[in-house]
Amino acid sequence: MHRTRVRIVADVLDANDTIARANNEDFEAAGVSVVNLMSAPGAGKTALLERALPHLGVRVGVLEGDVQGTLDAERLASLHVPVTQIQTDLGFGGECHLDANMVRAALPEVPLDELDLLVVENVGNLVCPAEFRIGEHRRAMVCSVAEGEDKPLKYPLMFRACELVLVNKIDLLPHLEYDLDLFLANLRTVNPACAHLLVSARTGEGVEAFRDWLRAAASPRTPARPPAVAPGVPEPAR
Ligand SMILES: Nc1nc2c(ncn2[C@@H]2O[C@H](COP(=O)(O)OP(=O)(O)OP(=O)(O)O)[C@@H](O)[C@H]2O)c(=O)[nH]1
Ligand SMILES: [Mg+2]
Repeated sequence: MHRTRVRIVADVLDANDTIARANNEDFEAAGVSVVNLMSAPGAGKTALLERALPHLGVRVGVLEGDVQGTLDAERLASLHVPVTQIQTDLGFGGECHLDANMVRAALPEVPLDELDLLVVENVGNLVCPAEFRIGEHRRAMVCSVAEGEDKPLKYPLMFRACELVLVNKIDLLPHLEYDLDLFLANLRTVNPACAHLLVSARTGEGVEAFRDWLRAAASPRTPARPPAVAPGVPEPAR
């Protein structure tokens, strides 16, 4: 019984990986670099994008993943960047993550010819998004200081799957009993190669460093360092 279930999960991930490779080929053909941005709900993905995308200096678009609604897409569209919404409630069973097939279904609506960089804001969830490649080149996550220092140890797959952790809401540090050094030690324990940036979408601190990272991600001349991948996580699609 247990073995059957494992087999089915492996098959699903294999099928996802095949579609992710097709997505990646389309991105490559269009010369678009793709960043998969993940986090727990409310960590500040949209708020950081609202801060960072203006003055980025590259042609950027957003693929917005939510279970329901268009609230984040509307926030980002007000920046006058092209935004395409995926609602997993519509035809995808209300999934708590984006997968390669959902992204593929949305691609006809994404103006790839007009972009250098596509940021995919994944559905807020600290587990499932890390399991599904979508054809991206780079994976980053936001972890806010309000979430506690223990999150890398409790959700290691997500932290291992990413090459950058944005430690957000640092403006709140004076009001919290949060041990930043302990969080960074926990991050090193699960993913020693992972970079991090201390940021605040509220004050703008660290946002220019995030812009620099996005600019480097957008440049086809900058070789992407392959993210550390946990056993069982499909390899990047290129
Ligand atoms: N104090 C403080 N609040 C922040 C910061 N960044 C985001 N917030 C607040 O945190 C809440 C959630 O931010 P969002 O940007 O919507 O978070 P998200 O990760 O996009 O959330 P989902 O898309 O629902 O997963 C909002 O009320 C933001 O104003 C920050 O740096 N400091
Ligand atoms: Mg959001």
